[in-house]
Amino acid sequence: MKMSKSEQLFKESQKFIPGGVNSPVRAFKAVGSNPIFIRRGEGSKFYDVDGNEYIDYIGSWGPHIFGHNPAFIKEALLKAVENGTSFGAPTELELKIAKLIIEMVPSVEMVRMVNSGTEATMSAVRAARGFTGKDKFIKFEGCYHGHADYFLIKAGSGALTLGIPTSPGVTKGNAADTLIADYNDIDSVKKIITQNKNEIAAIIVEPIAGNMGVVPASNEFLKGLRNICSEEKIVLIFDEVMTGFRVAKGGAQELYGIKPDLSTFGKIIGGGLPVGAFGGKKEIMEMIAPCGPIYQAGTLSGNPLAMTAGYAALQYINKNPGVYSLLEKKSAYLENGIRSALHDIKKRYALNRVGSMMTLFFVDGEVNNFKTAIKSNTATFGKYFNRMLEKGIYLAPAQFEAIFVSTVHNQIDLDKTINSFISTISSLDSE
Ligand code: KE4
Repeated sequence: MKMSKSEQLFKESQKFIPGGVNSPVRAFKAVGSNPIFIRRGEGSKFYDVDGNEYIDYIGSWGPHIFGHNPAFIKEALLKAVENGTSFGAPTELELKIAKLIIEMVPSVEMVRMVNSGTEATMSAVRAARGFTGKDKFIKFEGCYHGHADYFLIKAGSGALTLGIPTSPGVTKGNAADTLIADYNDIDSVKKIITQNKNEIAAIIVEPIAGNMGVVPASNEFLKGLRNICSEEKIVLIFDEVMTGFRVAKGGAQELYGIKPDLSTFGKIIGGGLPVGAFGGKKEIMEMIAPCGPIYQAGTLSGNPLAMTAGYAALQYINKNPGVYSLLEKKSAYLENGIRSALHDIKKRYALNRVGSMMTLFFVDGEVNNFKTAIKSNTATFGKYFNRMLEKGIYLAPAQFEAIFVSTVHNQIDLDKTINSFISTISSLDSE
Protein backbone atom coordinates (compact mmCIF):
# COMPACT_ATOMS: atom_id res chain seq x y z
CA MET A 1 0.00 0.00 0.00
CA LYS A 2 1.32 3.52 -0.87
CA MET A 3 2.89 5.24 2.14
CA SER A 4 1.16 8.38 3.35
CA LYS A 5 3.15 11.64 3.19
CA SER A 6 3.42 11.55 6.99
CA GLU A 7 4.91 8.07 6.84
CA GLN A 8 7.37 9.12 4.13
CA LEU A 9 8.41 12.22 6.07
CA PHE A 10 8.75 10.27 9.31
CA LYS A 11 10.88 7.62 7.62
CA GLU A 12 13.21 10.24 6.22
CA SER A 13 13.26 12.47 9.33
CA GLN A 14 14.56 9.59 11.41
CA LYS A 15 17.74 9.63 9.33
CA PHE A 16 18.49 13.24 10.25
CA ILE A 17 16.77 13.99 13.56
CA PRO A 18 16.96 11.74 16.66
CA GLY A 19 13.76 9.66 16.51
CA GLY A 20 12.57 11.93 13.67
CA VAL A 21 11.29 14.53 16.12
CA ASN A 22 12.51 17.53 18.07
CA SER A 23 10.85 16.45 21.29
CA PRO A 24 10.48 12.79 22.29
CA VAL A 25 6.79 12.64 23.17
CA ARG A 26 5.91 13.72 19.60
CA ALA A 27 7.25 10.41 18.22
CA PHE A 28 4.13 8.48 19.39
CA LYS A 29 6.35 5.78 20.95
CA ALA A 30 4.02 5.66 23.96
CA VAL A 31 1.06 4.78 21.73
CA GLY A 32 2.85 2.38 19.35
CA SER A 33 2.17 4.21 16.09
CA ASN A 34 3.83 6.69 13.76
CA PRO A 35 3.38 10.42 14.23
CA ILE A 36 1.46 12.48 11.73
CA PHE A 37 3.12 15.54 10.26
CA ILE A 38 1.11 18.72 10.55
CA ARG A 39 0.95 21.31 7.79
CA ARG A 40 -1.23 24.01 9.41
CA GLY A 41 -3.54 24.83 12.28
CA GLU A 42 -6.68 26.96 12.40
CA GLY A 43 -8.93 27.41 15.41
CA SER A 44 -9.70 24.10 17.13
CA LYS A 45 -8.32 22.08 14.23
CA PHE A 46 -5.11 21.21 12.53
CA TYR A 47 -4.44 19.50 9.21
CA ASP A 48 -1.80 16.93 8.37
CA VAL A 49 0.35 16.76 5.24
CA ASP A 50 -2.11 14.26 3.74
CA GLY A 51 -4.97 16.70 4.10
CA ASN A 52 -6.64 15.00 7.07
CA GLU A 53 -8.43 17.23 9.59
CA TYR A 54 -8.21 16.72 13.35
CA ILE A 55 -9.88 18.34 16.32
CA ASP A 56 -6.74 19.18 18.29
CA TYR A 57 -6.65 18.79 22.09
CA ILE A 58 -2.90 19.17 22.45
CA GLY A 59 -2.76 22.81 21.39
CA SER A 60 1.02 22.64 21.08
CA TRP A 61 1.13 21.10 24.61
CA GLY A 62 -0.68 23.99 26.24
CA PRO A 63 0.06 27.35 24.58
CA HIS A 64 -3.01 27.46 22.34
CA ILE A 65 -5.63 28.47 24.88
CA PHE A 66 -7.29 30.45 22.04
CA GLY A 67 -6.81 27.70 19.45
CA HIS A 68 -4.46 27.74 16.50
CA ASN A 69 -3.47 31.00 14.87
CA PRO A 70 -5.99 33.36 16.53
CA ALA A 71 -6.41 36.48 14.40
CA PHE A 72 -5.40 38.90 17.17
CA ILE A 73 -2.04 37.17 17.66
CA LYS A 74 -1.41 36.68 13.94
CA GLU A 75 -2.11 40.35 13.18
CA ALA A 76 0.14 41.50 16.02
CA LEU A 77 2.97 39.30 14.73
CA LEU A 78 2.59 40.42 11.10
CA LYS A 79 2.86 44.02 12.29
CA ALA A 80 5.79 43.35 14.60
CA VAL A 81 7.86 41.56 12.01
CA GLU A 82 7.89 44.79 9.93
CA ASN A 83 10.24 46.21 12.58
CA GLY A 84 12.62 43.27 12.59
CA THR A 85 12.93 39.98 14.44
CA SER A 86 15.52 40.42 17.16
CA PHE A 87 17.84 43.13 18.50
CA GLY A 88 19.68 41.69 21.50
CA ALA A 89 18.92 44.95 23.23
CA PRO A 90 16.13 45.99 25.61
CA THR A 91 12.76 46.92 24.12
CA GLU A 92 9.68 48.64 25.58
CA LEU A 93 7.59 45.52 24.96
CA GLU A 94 9.69 43.54 27.46
CA LEU A 95 8.85 46.15 30.10
CA LYS A 96 5.18 45.96 29.18
CA ILE A 97 4.93 42.16 29.39
CA ALA A 98 6.89 42.14 32.68
CA LYS A 99 4.47 44.68 34.19
CA LEU A 100 1.48 42.73 32.87
CA ILE A 101 2.67 39.42 34.38
CA ILE A 102 3.32 41.21 37.68
CA GLU A 103 -0.19 42.71 37.56
CA MET A 104 -1.81 39.34 36.79
CA VAL A 105 0.16 37.23 39.30
CA PRO A 106 0.43 39.10 42.65
CA SER A 107 3.21 36.89 44.07
CA VAL A 108 5.49 38.01 41.22
CA GLU A 109 7.28 41.25 42.10
CA MET A 110 10.01 40.95 39.46
CA VAL A 111 10.31 38.67 36.43
CA ARG A 112 12.96 37.53 33.91
CA MET A 113 12.00 36.26 30.46
CA VAL A 114 13.70 33.16 29.05
CA ASN A 115 13.09 30.89 26.04
CA SER A 116 11.52 27.74 27.44
CA GLY A 117 9.94 26.24 30.51
CA THR A 118 13.14 24.31 31.18
CA GLU A 119 15.18 27.51 31.26
CA ALA A 120 12.63 28.99 33.63
CA THR A 121 12.68 26.13 36.14
CA MET A 122 16.44 25.60 35.87
CA SER A 123 17.00 29.29 36.58
CA ALA A 124 14.49 29.36 39.43
CA VAL A 125 16.28 26.52 41.24
CA ARG A 126 19.63 28.26 40.67
CA ALA A 127 18.17 31.48 42.07
CA ALA A 128 16.93 29.61 45.16
CA ARG A 129 20.32 27.98 45.65
CA GLY A 130 22.13 31.28 45.25
CA PHE A 131 19.71 33.09 47.57
CA THR A 132 19.86 30.48 50.36
CA GLY A 133 23.44 29.31 49.91
CA LYS A 134 22.17 25.72 50.08
CA ASP A 135 22.56 22.99 47.42
CA LYS A 136 19.75 20.47 47.72
CA PHE A 137 16.19 20.78 46.48
CA ILE A 138 13.05 18.64 46.62
CA LYS A 139 10.93 17.70 43.63
CA PHE A 140 8.06 15.23 43.44
CA GLU A 141 7.88 11.87 41.73
CA GLY A 142 5.78 12.19 38.58
CA CYS A 143 6.30 15.93 38.26
CA TYR A 144 8.21 17.14 35.23
CA HIS A 145 10.01 20.46 35.19
CA GLY A 146 11.83 20.23 31.87
CA HIS A 147 15.05 18.50 30.93
CA ALA A 148 17.75 20.25 33.00
CA ASP A 149 20.07 17.60 34.42
CA TYR A 150 18.96 17.96 38.01
CA PHE A 151 15.30 17.40 37.14
CA LEU A 152 15.75 14.16 35.21
CA ILE A 153 15.64 12.12 38.36
CA LYS A 154 12.49 9.98 38.21
CA ALA A 155 10.92 12.67 36.06
CA GLY A 156 7.37 12.36 34.87
CA SER A 157 6.08 13.25 31.39
CA GLY A 158 8.36 12.10 28.56
CA ALA A 159 10.92 10.35 30.74
CA LEU A 160 8.17 8.57 32.68
CA THR A 161 6.44 7.55 29.45
CA LEU A 162 9.73 6.36 27.95
CA GLY A 163 10.22 4.25 31.08
CA ILE A 164 13.58 5.92 31.91
CA PRO A 165 13.27 6.86 35.57
CA THR A 166 16.67 8.63 35.40
CA SER A 167 18.33 9.73 32.13
CA PRO A 168 21.85 8.63 31.07
CA GLY A 169 24.15 11.65 31.13
CA VAL A 170 22.87 12.94 34.44
CA THR A 171 25.80 12.92 36.86
CA LYS A 172 25.78 11.41 40.31
CA GLY A 173 26.55 14.88 41.62
CA ASN A 174 23.33 16.21 40.22
CA ALA A 175 21.31 13.26 41.46
CA ALA A 176 22.77 13.68 44.97
CA ASP A 177 21.34 17.18 45.30
CA THR A 178 17.90 16.30 43.98
CA LEU A 179 15.62 14.79 46.60
CA ILE A 180 12.40 13.06 45.56
CA ALA A 181 9.25 13.23 47.68
CA ASP A 182 5.76 11.86 47.04
CA TYR A 183 3.15 14.15 45.53
CA ASN A 184 0.22 14.93 47.83
CA ASP A 185 2.12 13.41 50.77
CA ILE A 186 3.34 16.13 53.14
CA ASP A 187 4.85 13.57 55.55
CA SER A 188 7.26 12.42 52.83
CA VAL A 189 8.47 16.04 52.62
CA LYS A 190 8.84 16.39 56.38
CA LYS A 191 10.89 13.17 56.48
CA ILE A 192 13.31 14.41 53.81
CA ILE A 193 13.70 17.77 55.54
CA THR A 194 14.52 16.08 58.84
CA GLN A 195 17.14 13.96 57.07
CA ASN A 196 18.63 17.01 55.31
CA LYS A 197 18.26 19.69 57.99
CA ASN A 198 19.34 23.16 56.80
CA GLU A 199 20.62 21.76 53.51
CA ILE A 200 17.56 22.37 51.32
CA ALA A 201 17.38 25.46 49.11
CA ALA A 202 14.02 24.87 47.45
CA ILE A 203 10.94 22.78 46.91
CA ILE A 204 9.63 22.84 43.34
CA VAL A 205 6.15 21.53 42.61
CA GLU A 206 3.56 21.53 39.87
CA PRO A 207 0.63 22.93 41.91
CA ILE A 208 -1.61 20.97 39.58
CA ALA A 209 0.44 18.16 38.09
CA GLY A 210 0.01 17.76 34.36
CA ASN A 211 2.96 15.49 33.67
CA MET A 212 1.80 12.30 35.31
CA GLY A 213 -1.50 13.07 33.72
CA VAL A 214 -3.64 15.69 35.49
CA VAL A 215 -3.37 15.23 39.25
CA PRO A 216 -4.38 18.24 41.36
CA ALA A 217 -2.53 18.89 44.62
CA SER A 218 -4.75 18.78 47.71
CA ASN A 219 -5.21 22.08 49.55
CA GLU A 220 -3.61 20.68 52.68
CA PHE A 221 -0.59 19.47 50.69
CA LEU A 222 0.13 22.87 49.15
CA LYS A 223 -0.64 24.69 52.41
CA GLY A 224 1.70 22.25 54.15
CA LEU A 225 4.46 23.05 51.67
CA ARG A 226 3.92 26.77 52.14
CA ASN A 227 4.14 26.47 55.93
CA ILE A 228 7.20 24.20 55.90
CA CYS A 229 9.05 26.49 53.46
CA SER A 230 8.29 29.56 55.58
CA GLU A 231 9.41 27.82 58.78
CA GLU A 232 12.54 26.23 57.30
CA LYS A 233 13.53 29.21 55.09
CA ILE A 234 13.20 27.09 51.97
CA VAL A 235 12.22 28.76 48.69
CA LEU A 236 8.83 27.48 47.49
CA ILE A 237 8.73 27.34 43.68
CA PHE A 238 5.42 26.78 41.85
CA ASP A 239 6.13 25.42 38.41
CA GLU A 240 3.25 27.01 36.51
CA VAL A 241 4.65 26.42 33.05
CA MET A 242 1.48 24.46 32.23
CA THR A 243 -1.03 25.87 34.75
CA GLY A 244 -0.01 29.52 34.48
CA PHE A 245 -2.81 31.51 32.78
CA ARG A 246 -4.34 28.11 31.89
CA VAL A 247 -6.46 27.34 34.97
CA ALA A 248 -7.03 30.98 36.05
CA LYS A 249 -5.79 34.45 35.22
CA GLY A 250 -3.37 34.17 38.14
CA GLY A 251 -2.67 30.47 37.60
CA ALA A 252 -3.02 27.63 40.11
CA GLN A 253 -1.73 29.90 42.90
CA GLU A 254 -4.88 32.02 42.43
CA LEU A 255 -7.11 28.93 42.64
CA TYR A 256 -5.43 27.70 45.83
CA GLY A 257 -4.84 31.15 47.36
CA ILE A 258 -1.23 30.28 48.10
CA LYS A 259 1.74 32.55 47.33
CA PRO A 260 4.97 30.78 46.33
CA ASP A 261 8.30 32.60 46.61
CA LEU A 262 9.10 31.99 42.94
CA SER A 263 6.93 30.93 40.00
CA THR A 264 7.87 29.64 36.58
CA PHE A 265 5.89 30.14 33.39
CA GLY A 266 5.93 29.07 29.74
CA LYS A 267 3.54 27.92 27.01
CA ILE A 268 0.63 30.43 27.10
CA ILE A 269 2.94 33.40 27.84
CA GLY A 270 4.57 32.84 24.46
CA GLY A 271 1.32 32.79 22.47
CA GLY A 272 2.75 29.83 20.54
CA LEU A 273 6.31 31.17 20.26
CA PRO A 274 9.24 30.00 22.44
CA VAL A 275 8.98 31.81 25.77
CA GLY A 276 9.49 30.98 29.43
CA ALA A 277 9.77 33.19 32.49
CA PHE A 278 10.62 32.99 36.17
CA GLY A 279 9.77 35.55 38.81
CA GLY A 280 8.70 36.18 42.35
CA LYS A 281 10.03 37.86 45.47
CA LYS A 282 12.10 40.95 44.74
CA GLU A 283 14.72 40.00 47.37
CA ILE A 284 15.42 36.80 45.40
CA MET A 285 15.10 38.20 41.87
CA GLU A 286 17.41 41.14 42.64
CA MET A 287 20.19 38.57 43.07
CA ILE A 288 19.93 37.69 39.36
CA ALA A 289 22.68 39.13 37.10
CA PRO A 290 23.40 41.86 36.27
CA CYS A 291 21.61 43.18 39.38
CA GLY A 292 23.14 40.51 41.59
CA PRO A 293 25.68 37.68 41.41
CA ILE A 294 23.49 34.78 40.25
CA TYR A 295 24.23 34.37 36.56
CA GLN A 296 21.43 33.77 34.07
CA ALA A 297 21.33 34.85 30.40
CA GLY A 298 19.87 34.17 26.95
CA THR A 299 20.59 35.48 23.45
CA LEU A 300 16.92 35.52 22.44
CA SER A 301 15.34 36.11 25.84
CA GLY A 302 12.62 38.76 25.45
CA ASN A 303 12.65 38.30 21.69
CA PRO A 304 10.38 40.94 20.11
CA LEU A 305 8.25 38.48 18.11
CA ALA A 306 7.84 36.08 21.02
CA MET A 307 6.99 38.99 23.31
CA THR A 308 4.47 40.27 20.77
CA ALA A 309 2.64 36.95 20.66
CA GLY A 310 2.84 36.48 24.43
CA TYR A 311 1.79 40.02 25.25
CA ALA A 312 -1.19 39.76 22.90
CA ALA A 313 -2.28 36.52 24.60
CA LEU A 314 -1.88 37.85 28.15
CA GLN A 315 -3.52 41.19 27.33
CA TYR A 316 -6.51 39.34 25.87
CA ILE A 317 -6.81 37.27 29.07
CA ASN A 318 -6.37 40.30 31.29
CA LYS A 319 -9.13 42.19 29.44
CA ASN A 320 -11.44 39.16 29.15
CA PRO A 321 -11.34 37.18 32.42
CA GLY A 322 -14.59 35.60 31.23
CA VAL A 323 -12.28 33.32 29.21
CA TYR A 324 -12.13 30.99 32.20
CA SER A 325 -15.88 30.56 32.62
CA LEU A 326 -16.08 29.86 28.88
CA LEU A 327 -13.29 27.26 29.17
CA GLU A 328 -14.98 25.77 32.26
CA LYS A 329 -18.31 25.43 30.44
CA LYS A 330 -16.77 23.71 27.42
CA SER A 331 -14.50 21.49 29.51
CA ALA A 332 -17.29 20.46 31.90
CA TYR A 333 -19.49 19.59 28.92
CA LEU A 334 -16.76 17.36 27.51
CA GLU A 335 -16.10 15.77 30.92
CA ASN A 336 -19.81 15.06 31.48
CA GLY A 337 -20.12 13.51 28.03
CA ILE A 338 -17.18 11.24 28.77
CA ARG A 339 -18.42 10.37 32.27
CA SER A 340 -21.87 9.41 31.02
CA ALA A 341 -20.24 7.09 28.47
CA LEU A 342 -18.13 5.55 31.25
CA HIS A 343 -21.31 4.81 33.25
CA ASP A 344 -22.54 2.53 30.48
CA ILE A 345 -19.52 0.23 30.32
CA LYS A 346 -18.11 -2.47 32.59
CA LYS A 347 -14.51 -1.34 32.89
CA ARG A 348 -13.68 1.50 35.25
CA TYR A 349 -11.44 4.45 34.45
CA ALA A 350 -10.35 7.59 36.33
CA LEU A 351 -10.97 11.04 34.89
CA ASN A 352 -9.20 14.04 36.44
CA ARG A 353 -9.94 17.56 35.30
CA VAL A 354 -8.99 21.05 36.48
CA GLY A 355 -10.44 23.76 34.29
CA SER A 356 -9.47 23.08 30.68
CA MET A 357 -6.79 20.47 31.41
CA MET A 358 -7.90 16.87 31.73
CA THR A 359 -6.64 13.26 31.68
CA LEU A 360 -8.49 9.94 31.37
CA PHE A 361 -6.47 7.27 33.19
CA PHE A 362 -6.88 3.67 32.10
CA VAL A 363 -6.94 2.43 35.65
CA ASP A 364 -9.70 1.39 38.03
CA GLY A 365 -9.56 3.66 41.09
CA GLU A 366 -8.68 7.20 42.06
CA VAL A 367 -5.48 8.77 40.70
CA ASN A 368 -4.01 11.23 43.21
CA ASN A 369 -0.26 10.67 42.93
CA PHE A 370 2.48 8.99 40.92
CA LYS A 371 1.97 5.54 42.41
CA THR A 372 -1.70 5.45 41.44
CA ALA A 373 -1.13 7.06 38.03
CA ILE A 374 1.57 4.56 37.06
CA LYS A 375 -0.92 1.67 37.43
CA SER A 376 -2.62 2.84 34.23
CA ASN A 377 -2.84 0.36 31.39
CA THR A 378 -0.72 2.14 28.80
CA ALA A 379 -1.35 -0.54 26.15
CA THR A 380 -5.10 0.05 26.29
CA PHE A 381 -4.44 3.78 26.32
CA GLY A 382 -2.45 3.31 23.08
CA LYS A 383 -5.40 1.54 21.41
CA TYR A 384 -7.74 4.29 22.62
CA PHE A 385 -5.47 7.05 21.32
CA ASN A 386 -5.10 5.50 17.86
CA ARG A 387 -8.81 4.77 17.45
CA MET A 388 -9.69 8.32 18.42
CA LEU A 389 -7.06 9.59 15.98
CA GLU A 390 -8.66 7.55 13.19
CA LYS A 391 -11.90 9.34 14.02
CA GLY A 392 -10.17 12.71 13.65
CA ILE A 393 -9.64 13.42 17.35
CA TYR A 394 -6.03 14.27 18.24
CA LEU A 395 -5.37 13.63 21.94
CA ALA A 396 -2.11 13.58 23.90
CA PRO A 397 -0.03 10.68 22.48
CA ALA A 398 0.83 9.39 25.96
CA GLN A 399 -1.11 8.36 29.05
CA PHE A 400 0.85 10.63 31.39
CA GLU A 401 -0.07 13.89 29.74
CA ALA A 402 -2.94 16.37 29.78
CA ILE A 403 -5.31 17.34 27.02
CA PHE A 404 -6.38 20.96 26.68
CA VAL A 405 -9.69 22.51 25.71
CA SER A 406 -9.47 25.92 24.04
CA THR A 407 -11.90 28.82 23.80
CA VAL A 408 -12.58 27.87 20.17
CA HIS A 409 -13.56 24.20 20.60
CA ASN A 410 -17.21 24.58 19.56
CA GLN A 411 -20.31 22.46 20.24
CA ILE A 412 -19.83 20.44 17.06
CA ASP A 413 -16.24 19.66 18.05
CA LEU A 414 -17.25 18.62 21.56
CA ASP A 415 -20.17 16.48 20.40
CA LYS A 416 -18.02 14.81 17.74
CA THR A 417 -15.39 14.11 20.41
CA ILE A 418 -17.95 12.64 22.82
CA ASN A 419 -19.53 10.46 20.13
CA SER A 420 -16.11 9.24 19.00
CA PHE A 421 -15.30 8.52 22.64
CA ILE A 422 -18.49 6.52 23.16
CA SER A 423 -17.83 4.22 20.20
CA THR A 424 -14.13 3.87 21.04
CA ILE A 425 -14.54 3.12 24.74
CA SER A 426 -17.36 0.65 24.15
CA SER A 427 -15.29 -1.19 21.52
CA LEU A 428 -12.46 -1.43 24.07
CA ASP A 429 -14.91 -2.59 26.73
CA SER A 430 -15.68 -5.75 24.83
CA GLU A 431 -12.00 -6.63 24.19
P1 KE4 B 1 9.74 23.25 28.00
O1 KE4 B 1 11.23 23.31 28.27
O2 KE4 B 1 9.34 21.98 27.28
O3 KE4 B 1 9.22 24.53 27.33
O4 KE4 B 1 9.00 23.25 29.42
C1 KE4 B 1 9.32 22.25 30.35
C2 KE4 B 1 8.18 22.08 31.34
C3 KE4 B 1 8.34 22.59 32.61
N1 KE4 B 1 7.35 22.50 33.53
C4 KE4 B 1 6.17 21.91 33.22
C5 KE4 B 1 5.09 21.83 34.27
C6 KE4 B 1 5.94 21.39 31.92
O5 KE4 B 1 4.75 20.81 31.62
C7 KE4 B 1 6.97 21.48 30.96
C8 KE4 B 1 6.83 20.91 29.56
N2 KE4 B 1 5.64 20.13 29.32
C9 KE4 B 1 5.77 19.09 28.32
C10 KE4 B 1 4.42 18.38 28.25
N3 KE4 B 1 4.25 17.46 29.27
C11 KE4 B 1 6.21 19.62 27.01
C12 KE4 B 1 6.02 18.68 25.84
C13 KE4 B 1 7.34 18.18 25.33
O6 KE4 B 1 8.22 17.82 26.16
O7 KE4 B 1 7.47 18.11 24.08
